[in-house]
Amino acid sequence: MLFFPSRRRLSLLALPLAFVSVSILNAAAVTSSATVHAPLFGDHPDYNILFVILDDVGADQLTLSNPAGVGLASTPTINAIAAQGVNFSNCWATPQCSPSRTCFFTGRYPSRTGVVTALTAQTLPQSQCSPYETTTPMILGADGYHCKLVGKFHLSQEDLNPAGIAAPASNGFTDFNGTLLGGPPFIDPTIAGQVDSTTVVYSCGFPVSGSAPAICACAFPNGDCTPGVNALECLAAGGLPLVASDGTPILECSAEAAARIDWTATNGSYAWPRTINRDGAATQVIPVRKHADIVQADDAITFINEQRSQAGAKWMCTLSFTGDHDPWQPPQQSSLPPGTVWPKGLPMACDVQPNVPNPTAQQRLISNWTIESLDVQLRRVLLATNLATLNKQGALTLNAPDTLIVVVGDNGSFLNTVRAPFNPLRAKATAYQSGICVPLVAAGGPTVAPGRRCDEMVNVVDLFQLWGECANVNVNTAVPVGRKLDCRPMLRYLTSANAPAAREWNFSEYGTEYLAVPCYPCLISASSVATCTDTILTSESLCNSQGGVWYGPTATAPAVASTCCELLSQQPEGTTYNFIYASQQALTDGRWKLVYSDQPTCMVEAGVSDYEFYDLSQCFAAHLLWGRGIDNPSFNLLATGTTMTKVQQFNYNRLLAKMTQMQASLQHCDGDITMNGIVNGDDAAALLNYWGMPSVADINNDGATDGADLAILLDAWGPCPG
Ligand SMILES: [Ca+2]
Ligand SMILES: [Ca+2]
Ligand SMILES: [Ca+2]
Repeated sequence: MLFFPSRRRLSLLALPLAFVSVSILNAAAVTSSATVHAPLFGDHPDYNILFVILDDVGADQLTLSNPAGVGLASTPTINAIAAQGVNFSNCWATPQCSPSRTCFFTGRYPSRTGVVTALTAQTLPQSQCSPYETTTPMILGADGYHCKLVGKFHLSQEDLNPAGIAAPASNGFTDFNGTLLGGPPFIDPTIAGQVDSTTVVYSCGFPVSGSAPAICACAFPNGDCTPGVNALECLAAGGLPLVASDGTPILECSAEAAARIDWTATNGSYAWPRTINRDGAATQVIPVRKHADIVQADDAITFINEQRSQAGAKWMCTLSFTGDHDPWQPPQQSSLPPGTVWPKGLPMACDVQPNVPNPTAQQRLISNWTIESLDVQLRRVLLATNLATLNKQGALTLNAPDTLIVVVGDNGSFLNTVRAPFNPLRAKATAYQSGICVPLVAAGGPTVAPGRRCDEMVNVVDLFQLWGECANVNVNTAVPVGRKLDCRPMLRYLTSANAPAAREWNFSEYGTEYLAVPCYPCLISASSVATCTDTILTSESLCNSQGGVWYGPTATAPAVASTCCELLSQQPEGTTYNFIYASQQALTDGRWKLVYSDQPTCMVEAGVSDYEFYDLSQCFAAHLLWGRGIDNPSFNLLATGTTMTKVQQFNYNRLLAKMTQMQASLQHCDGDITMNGIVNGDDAAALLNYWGMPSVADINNDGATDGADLAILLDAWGPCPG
C-alpha cells in the first residue's frame, strides 16, 4: 500500500519587518461536531463574556487571594470587580502557562490534551493544542457568538506547527490579535544594536542613569527625532533612545547615530511581534512599537464596542495580557497609578540578566508595577466599553447585566516574585500550592449577592463549562462522542450564594513535553538553594533568561551533563538540589492533599518517595488562607520519622486510591488522533493529511508523520484501552 501526502507544508518563515500573509489551512479545525443545544439553567439569556487572563499572577500577588500579603500591588479595578461579584478563594490552575490556557478552552486536563508544559520553540506538535480539540470559540461560534482572543495565545505556536502563524485559527480562534510567544520577547540590552553589550548592559532595554531612565535624543523609524527625552518615555512613544557604543547617552539628534539602530530588534513589551488571524488569513508584524498591555487593552476596547453597537450580537472577548510574565520591564508612566516613582537609591535594573547583582528587589517592584499597570488598563477597558462607570465618588461601578466578567491567573508566580506566606521554591512549575493556587474573580451577568467569597473547589477546566453555561450550551454534548471532559459546572456559584459543591476532588498536573531537541540541565540559584531542571528550559538562552546556568552544549563547548542527576554527581559531597520534576500530579478533596512527583533516578536510588501527603488545614499559615495552608516540606506527613494517625492514614489511602484511578484514566491512547476513544479510519485519514510533517499524528514524536506512525496506528486499531 502506498500513501501520498495530501497537503504540502507551507513555508511560514517570519521575515523581519515584513508583513507575511498566508491563508489558513487545516480542515480539522472546522470539522468539530455540531453543537447541541440543551439549556442547563432554564431561560436565562445568553451572556456575553469578558475573560481576562493575568499571566503568572499567582494567588500570592493579590490581597483578594492573599489577604495577609505585605507589599502587594494595588489593584483597585480587580478589587472592585470582586466587591461587585464573587471572589473564588479555592481555584487550582496547572503550574504553567500553556497547560492552563488549554484547560480554559478545552475543559480537559493536560494529560488528555497533551499540552503538559509551557511551549517553547522546540515543542513538537503532540505537545501543542491539537486542531482536533473542540475549543470554546468552536462551540460558542456555532451558537452565534463572535469570539476574539487578544494578547498571549500559547495553546499552540508557530514553530513546528503545520498551521504556522495560523496556529490560533487551527484551534478555532479565527479572530486573534496578539502574540504567539510565551511572554514578552527578551529585553534588548543593546538598545537595538547601538551598545556593545560587553561594555555595558542596559538590562531594562533602555539606558539608565542610577535610579532613573537616562535622558537621550529619541529617534523614530520614520526619521523623526526629538532631543532630550526620558529614555523610557521614548520607547513608550515608539522611538529608540540614541546611545553611543560605550553606552553614553546621546542628547542631540544625529542622523549618523540613528543610522546605527536595528529597527527589527524586539525588546520586551515595547517592541514585540504581533500575529493576526482574521478573515481566513494569518499575518504577522514585527515589531510593534507600543507597550503590549496598552495595545491589548486598545484591541479589546475596539472589539467589544463593535459588538455592543450591534443589536443582538453575542460575543466573548478573551483579553490575555502578556504583562507580568518575565522579563519584567517598567511600564510607562501613563499606565501606572498617579504618583508612582522608582525608589531613590535602588538602581533601575530589570529581569534576571547577569549584570544585576541581586535582582529580587527590582523584580518584585517591576512585577508589582506591571500588575498595577494591568489593573489600570483593565479599568480603561471597562470604562471605554461602558461595562462600568464611575459613580459620584469616583468609584468603579459595574454596569454589565448582560456580560459576565471573569479575571483569572494562569499559574503560580515565578520564583523571586513570590510573596509570603507562599513559597518561592515551590511556586510556578510545581504542583505545590504556591504553583497552582490562582486568583479568580467573576462579576456581572447572572451574578447574585455581590461581594461574596466562594470557598468551593474550582479548577481552570471548569471555566470551559462556564463559557458553555453562559451560552446555554451543554459542553458535554457539544464535543465529539467519546471525548473525555474533566470540567464541572460553575455557573451555579454565581447564580446562588449557597449552591451545592460541583466537585468532590480537585486535580492539577504537569508533565514532560515532546521536543525536537534533547533537553539539558539548567541550574537556577535563588534563596541560597539551587533548583535544577532538565525538562523545561530547552535552550541556553531560555535558561539564561531565567537567571540560570546552562550545562548543555554551547557553541563553543560540549554538554557538561545530560541530566540533573548526572550534574549533581559531579558536585562536592553534601551538595543538594531542588528538582523541577519531569512530572507532578496533585489531588485534593479540599483538605487532604496528595502530591506525586516523578523523582529523578538519583532520588529514587536515595530512597526518596514519589508521594507527599499533606493536611492543608494544618499546613503553614493555614489561618491566613481560609484554612488551606502552604504545603512546605516540613508538613509532609510521609516524611521520614513521621507516624500518621489512623485518620491521616485513612485519608492517605483514600487519596492514593483516587490518584491511582486518575492516573489510569489519563493514560494516553496512541493512534487516537481525533481524541474520541477509538482508533479507526478517521485517525488514519488525519495521519495521511499530515504526511511528511511534524504534526499531531507524529505518534512516535520523531518530527515527521510517516509510515512508522501509521504502523503504530494500525497496531492500536480499535477502541482505546480503559
Ligand atoms: Ca503563565
Ligand atoms: Ca479517533
Ligand atoms: Ca513520526
